[in-house]
Amino acid sequence: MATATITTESGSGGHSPGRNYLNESSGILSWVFTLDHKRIGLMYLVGVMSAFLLGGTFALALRTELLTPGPTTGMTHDMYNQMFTLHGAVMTFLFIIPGIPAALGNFVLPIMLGAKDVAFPRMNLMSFYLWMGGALFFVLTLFLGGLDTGWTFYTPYSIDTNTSVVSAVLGAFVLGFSSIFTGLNFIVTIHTLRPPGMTWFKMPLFLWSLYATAIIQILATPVLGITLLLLFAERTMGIGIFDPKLGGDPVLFQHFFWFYSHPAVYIMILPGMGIVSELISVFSRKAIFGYRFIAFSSLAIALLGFLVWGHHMFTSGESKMAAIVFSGITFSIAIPSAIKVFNWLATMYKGSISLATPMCFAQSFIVLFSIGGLTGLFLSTLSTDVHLHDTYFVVSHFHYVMVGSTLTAFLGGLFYWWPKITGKMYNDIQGQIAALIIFVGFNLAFFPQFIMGSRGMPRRYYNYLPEFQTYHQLSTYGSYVLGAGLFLALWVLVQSLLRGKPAPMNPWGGNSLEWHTSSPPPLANFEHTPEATDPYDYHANKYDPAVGGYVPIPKAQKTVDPYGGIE
Ligand code: HEM
Ligand SMILES: [Cu+2]
Repeated sequence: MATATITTESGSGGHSPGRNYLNESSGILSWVFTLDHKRIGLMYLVGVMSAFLLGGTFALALRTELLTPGPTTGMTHDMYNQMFTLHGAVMTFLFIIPGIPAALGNFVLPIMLGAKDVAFPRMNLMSFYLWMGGALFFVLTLFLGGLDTGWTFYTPYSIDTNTSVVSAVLGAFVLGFSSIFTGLNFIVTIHTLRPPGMTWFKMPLFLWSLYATAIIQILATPVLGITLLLLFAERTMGIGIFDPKLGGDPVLFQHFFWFYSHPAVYIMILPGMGIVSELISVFSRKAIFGYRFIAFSSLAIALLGFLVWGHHMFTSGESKMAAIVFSGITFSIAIPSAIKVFNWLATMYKGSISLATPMCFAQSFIVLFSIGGLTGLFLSTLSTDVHLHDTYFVVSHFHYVMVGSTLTAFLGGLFYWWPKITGKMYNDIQGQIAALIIFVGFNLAFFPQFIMGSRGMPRRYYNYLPEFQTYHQLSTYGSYVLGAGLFLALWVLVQSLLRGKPAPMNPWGGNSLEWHTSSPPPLANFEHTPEATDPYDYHANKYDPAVGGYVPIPKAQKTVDPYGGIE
């Protein structure tokens, strides 16, 4: 009797005295060789957050240098070029692409399916070590003379520069395998390990979004791998594919690169959208509005994402016809994106909204994603893009999408599943304050960049005209506020580890399967194989003040009750 067990466990406050995945075994080797998706997810979490810290340090150094025109901090222009390249490369390849799927997805996906683990646990561990290997190559790049090509490695410059292109390219290549393996694992897991009764349309939307993401990971990443191999061969052997001196075509590199990298921006944003779909529903206590539209729009975005890469090359000399077609298809991606936003708003409408910390991040997401998405329309329009191309307008646009949206969704998911992952509750008020500071700091940092970009401030410049100084200063101070907010968020989480209250099984009243097991979960995720439930049924649980969380309403109370309500 699964329900009876669950009731007993939550009766003891959820912190079941028994064993869980964290204390099941101890010692460093039990982590190094673990095949448990939860531990692997946790190791990824530490990894991607360290990468974020490194990339963030570069970001603050860049912004500080831009406080005044000309030299401000003693950084030379060469150092500036290396700094923004490594900032971009570390943030993109080491944080934002693996962030949600590999860290949070790894932890949550099998539990949401009621499964014991992913389909291929060894491959999962392997992809973690590939991530580590790729990260090491990036760190190596730092010591081997840095990198100054921009994170895009554009040819012909990347063939000629004497910075360490080779180690960075190898790093990105290895990271690609990590990404492919994770995607493959998730697809097979979703196909084969759904519990009886969980049809595709009973799956939580986070899983739909991970599924769509995995398709992109598998289909697009090999293109990047081959492109990077060709670049490697070009640099070391001069085979003449991209190098115009040898009869090669540097624009071909751009085509290859964006054929991966445009879909890759959806690897970054789709899992975030999945998290937001869960958060909006749970914290409005209303079933998600338009479930199928949200699920299918993830697939639509994944497929359309492959058809629009040419919008990065409007000014690179592609044919007028190609540019017009790419512009048109690019607009069409706005449709599935807008569908999601409208469905989230409809879910909140007349809902019983609680602004707990994860929900604050979800609200930030909706605002920042809308700004990032709508400004994308200016860039998809051929005529306006010619003016805005390579200005700060673009820098601001992609930070709104990559940081404003994906990072806030990542934080929302982290605060949402934190009690499940660690078994500890955090201080919700402090979490809400952190979310607010992050929102304010982010807008202060990046909104002025839209204005200066539209007035002609080019990106990737170490120096600027005095008329841009006010905008740059606002942006720099904003980045300090943002940094402070992020540190507060980190502090809230660390505090919870040190002195947080034990987390109940179900602190938020969610009904997807991860809320049907203790916090933290046992090694095999569940004491008994769970039955599939409707993930968005908010009548299945009720708040129990004694437990400090939600407990299932016993089936007996809903139907005939032979024992007169006495359990
Ligand atoms: C504290 C927050 C951040 C600040 C203040 C910041 C600031 C900057 C600055 C000043 C640049 C250089 C722009 C230029 O010279 O043209 C830049 C570039 C970039 N940033 Fe950030 N950034 C932040 C967070 C992030 C995050 C989280 C990501 C994750 C994806 C990211 C991704 C990028 C990328 C991809 C570039 C482009 C580099 C290039 O153009 O080659 N940034 N950022
Ligand atoms: Cu694109």
